[in-house]
Amino acid sequence: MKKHTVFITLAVSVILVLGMSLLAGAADYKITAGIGLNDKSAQYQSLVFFKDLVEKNSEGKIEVELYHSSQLGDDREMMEALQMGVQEVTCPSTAPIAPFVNGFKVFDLPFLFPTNESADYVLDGEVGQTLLDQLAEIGLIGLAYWENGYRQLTNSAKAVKSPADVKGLKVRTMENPIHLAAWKALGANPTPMAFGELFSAMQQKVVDGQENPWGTIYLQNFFEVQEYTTDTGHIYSPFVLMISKKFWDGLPEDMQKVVKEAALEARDHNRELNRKMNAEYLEKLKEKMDVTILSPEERAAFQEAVQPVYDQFAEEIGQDLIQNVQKLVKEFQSN
Ligand code: TK8
Repeated sequence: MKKHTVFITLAVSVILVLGMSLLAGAADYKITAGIGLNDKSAQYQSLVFFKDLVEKNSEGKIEVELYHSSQLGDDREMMEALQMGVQEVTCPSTAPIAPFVNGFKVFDLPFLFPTNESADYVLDGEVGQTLLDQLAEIGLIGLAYWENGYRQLTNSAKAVKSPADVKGLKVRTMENPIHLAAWKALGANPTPMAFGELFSAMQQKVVDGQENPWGTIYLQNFFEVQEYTTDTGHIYSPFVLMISKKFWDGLPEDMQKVVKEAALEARDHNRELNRKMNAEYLEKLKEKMDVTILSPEERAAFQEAVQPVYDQFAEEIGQDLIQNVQKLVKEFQSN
């Protein structure tokens, strides 16, 4: 009798497992998403939020697989992978996009956005959408602006309180002509470099410093190879959550709607989380690094020193676009 019972129990559990896997069914579509930051970042946690929404709201028709820490390549390489259709989603800063779509350079102008909310107002409005739409011309679909945040200078050489302190510092920048020009205007010796190479470059003193938001500085352990940091806040960096146009065009409309709505809901989650984490990690960095907090007058000196890049790039970016963004910022700040 006992053997008989064991056999039936075994047979029933095998049928159950098989049945469940058939019910679950293989997804019709698979999204491979990669970023450069690690899995502790607000960006990655927002991708998990995005993944959960897409898989739930597509009722399993779309599966999302996540990669972090430049496992699939650096920002530029992952954008090229989307253009080729061998990766579906990535989320670079606008800076490495600018060489592909010129108008994005406007967001690299130093001290353009006085507050996070003024950035949201411009990015989520007509100016931001027009730029996202232009990505389609190069095989990318811009889904939403997420947030990298205000960039802060770190270095291994000295405390920086004024532009004079920046003179001669080898500063890594993103691969973008305006970032290079701004650091040259400050007297630094800037080097463009992919994010994935940055930690070892600082460790080996190939560069003296870099600039990124507080969350990145803390969560990528930059404090282990950088002694000094200054709250320059010189540029507000947006991220763009983007999807391969080749893949997007193959999605049915209802699935496109699921992905787009998830990107926007995850955007709001991302901004809230990123702002909380950036504030939290500045406090933690005060226990790890020599942190210089600039006075309004000291920050004004940096702003004045980099002002020439506005004229230097006005023609390349478009004076109208620059003035339109500045007008929108003034409009928002006066409300
Ligand atoms: C991560 C980068 C990073 C950016 C940079 O892939 O390159 O410094 O700020 O967040 O996109």
